[in-house]
Amino acid sequence: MLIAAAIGLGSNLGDSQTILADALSCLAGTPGIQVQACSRVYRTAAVGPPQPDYLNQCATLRVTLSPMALLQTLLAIEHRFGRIRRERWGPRLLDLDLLLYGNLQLATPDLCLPHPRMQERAFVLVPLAEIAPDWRDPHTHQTIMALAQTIDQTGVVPFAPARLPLNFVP
Ligand code: PH2
Ligand code: MG
Ligand code: MG
Repeated sequence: MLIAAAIGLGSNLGDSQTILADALSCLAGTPGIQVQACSRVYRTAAVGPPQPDYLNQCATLRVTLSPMALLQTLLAIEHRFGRIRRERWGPRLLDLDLLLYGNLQLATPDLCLPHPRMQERAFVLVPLAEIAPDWRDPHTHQTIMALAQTIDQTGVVPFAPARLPLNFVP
C-alpha cells in the first residue's frame, strides 16, 4: 500500500542548492519511495543560534516503507551527504525531517509525528502549503494552508523554482 508522507529539506553549508537537488534524486532512486511533488526552494533566515541563512524545500512522497524505515532512509541520506551532528539546531549540510506520514500520530523517543515543531516554522509551512495545501494536520485538524496563514512569513523568500521530481508519475 502506498502511504503519503511529507518531508522538509534544509541546508546552510556547502552548495546548498545542489545538495537539496541531489538529496531529492537520491530519495527518488530509493526502492519504496516515489517523490510526488517538490516545492520551490526558499531562502530562509536561520531559526536558532546565529548561523547563515538556509535553503529550505518540502517534498511529498508516496511510500511503502514504515515510518521508522523511512526515517532510517532519511538519516542514511543525511550521512551520505556528510552531515555531522554538532550543536542542536546548528549549521548543517543536509537536514531531512519527516513531517507527516498519512494522518499518523506517533510519539516515540526516536520519532514524533507530525513533526513537533512544524506548526511554528514558516520555513516548513510555506513550502509545504505549496504542494499540500489541503493536507490536515492530524493534531489540530487544520489544513497546512490555514496553518501557514497564521504564522509570520517574513524571512522566507522564494529562491529557485520547483522542478518535477525525477520519478514523477502523473
Ligand atoms: N533547521 C533547524 C534550525 N533552524 N532555520 C531555518 N531557517 N531552516 C531550517 O531548516 C532550520 C533552522 C534545525 O533543524
Ligand atoms: Mg530540521
Ligand atoms: Mg532533522
